[in-house]
Amino acid sequence: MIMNKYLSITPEIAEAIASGKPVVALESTILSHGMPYPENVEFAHKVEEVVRAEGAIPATTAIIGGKLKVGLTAEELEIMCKAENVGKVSRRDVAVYLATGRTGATTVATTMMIAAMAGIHVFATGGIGGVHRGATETMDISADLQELANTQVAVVCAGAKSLLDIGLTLEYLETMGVPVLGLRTNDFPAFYCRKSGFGVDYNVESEEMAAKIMQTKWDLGMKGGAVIANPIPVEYELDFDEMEGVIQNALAMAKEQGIRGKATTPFLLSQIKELTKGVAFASNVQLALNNAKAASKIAVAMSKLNQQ
Ligand code: PSU
Ligand code: MN
Repeated sequence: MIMNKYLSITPEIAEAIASGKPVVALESTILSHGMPYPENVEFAHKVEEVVRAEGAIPATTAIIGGKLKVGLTAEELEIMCKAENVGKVSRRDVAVYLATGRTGATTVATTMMIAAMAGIHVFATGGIGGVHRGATETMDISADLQELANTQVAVVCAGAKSLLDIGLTLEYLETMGVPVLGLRTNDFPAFYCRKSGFGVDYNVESEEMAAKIMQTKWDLGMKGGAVIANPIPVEYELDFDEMEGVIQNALAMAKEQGIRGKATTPFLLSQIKELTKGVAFASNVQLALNNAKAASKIAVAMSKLNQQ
């Protein structure tokens, strides 16, 4: 744990961390820039309920009023969901947002950063950022991948959206020494789809084993986390070819409008949202809840390992 004066942890979460109880970090970019208002408010509460139902404590992170918030009140969740003047904060933006008092939604990279500072090592999200299609020209590679290489947090996700170049994303993770573990699957999932055409490094049969692998990595003093890839439940899976069409459309629009840099991911997400008229949103909610459940089980198992 790296305590600093910018961390503002709710008493419940602080107590849980201090006594080794399971805590699961949750990000806010998925709320502010990944889902429509007010549906995201319902999701924000629901995902916290799922974590609690598994016996863990939810810790949604954000940057508000010059503080790195770990655990948000209902009012703060509302602010993040309304997303008026709420920026998207990756690692490079953190100090600026803190110093100037801006409100920022945390990406996978910053949620990992803040979680590790607070002493939380399990995090549930929807999909990670990665190497964008065309990155050999644009060099657009999410800071999420560097964070996975450096920060000790296990990130439970439904893989990555295929708006990214999933093959290059996996190559990058290999180079950076980040294990990609499939939770009861051999396939690296593509968010809405259970298969991406690429495999995972290891198929892990249980949340307990995932916890043991993470604990072992950290017992060795190795920096960095892992991608724990948890496929969307079958009943909510969308058709791969249909999604590919939607993604191609969104990519073409981004190109047409000259969208670049940090605007790229939110732009593509909002286009996908438009093009799929809510069907994809329902799947997005379900896969994120499913990840919260798995992450909570991992946090519970990790907490038990540490008490032995
Ligand atoms: N992918 C999604 N949904 C999301 C994101 C990615 O399917 O909400 C968000 C996450 O917060 C992720 C961030 O960390 O976008 C990556 O942005 P960038 O590519 O600019 O690093
Ligand atoms: Mn980028």
